[in-house]
Amino acid sequence: MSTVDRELRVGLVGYAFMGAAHSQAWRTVNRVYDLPARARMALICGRDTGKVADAADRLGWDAYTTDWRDLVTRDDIDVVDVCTPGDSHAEIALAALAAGKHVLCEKPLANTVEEARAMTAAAAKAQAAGVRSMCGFNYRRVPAVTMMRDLIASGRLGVVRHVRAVYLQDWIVDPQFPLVWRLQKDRAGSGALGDIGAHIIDLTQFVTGQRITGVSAVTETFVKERPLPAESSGLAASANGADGAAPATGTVTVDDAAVFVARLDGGALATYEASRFATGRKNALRVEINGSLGSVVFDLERLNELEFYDATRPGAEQGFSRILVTEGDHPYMSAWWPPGHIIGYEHSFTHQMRDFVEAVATGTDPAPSFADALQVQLVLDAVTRSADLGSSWTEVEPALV
Ligand code: SOE
Repeated sequence: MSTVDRELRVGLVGYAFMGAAHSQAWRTVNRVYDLPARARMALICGRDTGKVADAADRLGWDAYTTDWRDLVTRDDIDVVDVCTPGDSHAEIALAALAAGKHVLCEKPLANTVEEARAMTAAAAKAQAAGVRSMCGFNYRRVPAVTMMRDLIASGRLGVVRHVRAVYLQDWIVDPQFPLVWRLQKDRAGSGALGDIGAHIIDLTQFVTGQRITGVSAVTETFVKERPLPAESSGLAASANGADGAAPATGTVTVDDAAVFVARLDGGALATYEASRFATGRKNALRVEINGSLGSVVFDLERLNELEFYDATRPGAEQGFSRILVTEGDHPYMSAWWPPGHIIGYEHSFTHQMRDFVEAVATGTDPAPSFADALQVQLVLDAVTRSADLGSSWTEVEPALV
């Protein structure tokens, strides 16, 4: 059998926003990249028969099931892709690893450090038997972000002194927006912190190659009571009580915003802000890194660009320059369009599947590993503890010692 005939039969659990984003990537990855294995969209799983049947048809899956335990143990599934709310990541991923399936799990890896540790230990055990696992921090795969990492790793910024990261959204500013699962601690683990703060924690540790060693944090829940949802899907929802009756409400049990300062193990100082109350900011992730030899800036709203300041250039030529990251020799770009033809949000997921398929097919370990994601989970936990203790300085232990 030629290697390209090798098929990886994927089973996806979840079909909402992330399920759709991952489906798009599974559909596309082998049509764009030349890979040693072909992903087959074998099976999708969701609780509601009608909705999962519709999702299978709409998103391009061969079959559907309402039983994730069946999906993770079936002999005709090689890869399990977990796109459910955080409260089921650990259970599904652990069962899949135990059944010898390669696992891709959405971020944050889990709802607690304890779960993330169990998943990391199971992934390490399974790895010895050739089973691969990865966490879906998709923004690492935006070409400009990968290039940012490459610039820093090659020494172009010199010694990294500052990390400045924000991830801002505004989809729950309206106090009447319902209490969806992302606003419930038992389902999501935390609020803006884990949902979007996790991305900038991972992204900054990735691009700098440095680990966050301690934090001091504040968090806030601005709207503490919200109507219970009647219907919800992805980030859209409607409140109950639309028939004129006063809506039944429930308590928001997660943070709406988290702000913290941090130290990194290479000596850098960092600031982080994650909020769902930044009115007008829809999905605004921005990271600026300042080093002794230059600075680099990434802004997700202009994701095809990187701003670079090279302090080694002659004084008269200094200033931030805008690099359009669309050349064939930029990360991931050779398979897409001619130079200057930009890409979007969904491409980060296609790139994620590219790296995952390649790793599984070639028997190498993809990144971010579950251990990398545990490192993020340890930061989330430290931020929560620090905020609970009135911003007291809280150390973050290394995931692997
Ligand atoms: C919602 O805040 C969300 O969909 C996150 O869950 C994703 O991880 C992020 O990419 C976009 O926003």
